[in-house]
Amino acid sequence: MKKLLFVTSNGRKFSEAESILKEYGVIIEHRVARIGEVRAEDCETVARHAAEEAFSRFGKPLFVEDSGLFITSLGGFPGPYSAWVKSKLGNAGVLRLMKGVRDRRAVFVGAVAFRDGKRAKLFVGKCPGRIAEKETDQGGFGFDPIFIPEGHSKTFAQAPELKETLSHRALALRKLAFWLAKSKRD
Ligand code: ITT
Repeated sequence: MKKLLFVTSNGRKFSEAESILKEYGVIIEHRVARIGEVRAEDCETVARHAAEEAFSRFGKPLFVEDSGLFITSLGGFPGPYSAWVKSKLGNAGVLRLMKGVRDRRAVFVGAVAFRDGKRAKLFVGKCPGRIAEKETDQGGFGFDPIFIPEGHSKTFAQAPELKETLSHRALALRKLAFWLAKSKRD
């Protein structure tokens, strides 16, 4: 397969994906586009629809990715509303909602939807962790400064090397890479 397009408006997502997929010999190209997100409770549905829309726009093999942070004590919020919450409340707002809350468990979910002329495939990655008490200063993007992956003490923002191995996106993209390799062999 020639270069695979990753359609996303988020340059940080693209850089992460580029570096992860390169290890598997999958070369990707960025198409900056804001694809309208359907209203849904889960990232999987949003990603599937976005892949269809992106394919009808670009007509080449591609993938999109939809992610969300699901906080247990908030009933899974912000979940599918993650982008909106990040832009309106920011990490400070999420920490305010979590003030005094002892159960700080959260899961990052990433759904990668692949689409070409014949096939539509979905790969999901989940990364359990917890919401930090305070936002860390530098590094990462989005909720990285307030998310600590399970079994660790640093946020994703402080530990990019952890993020590259453990994140929802890394897990979903590795599934995509394995599947691409397998379908090439078949
Ligand atoms: P797309 O164009 O690919 O949709 P986006 O930034 O709008 O880019 P999402 O809707 O998937 O992406 O992201 C939902 C929110 O979750 C958004 O605010 C992101 O900043 C945040 N987010 C996504 N992945 C993240 C990650 O790996 N670490 C921290 N925050 C993340």
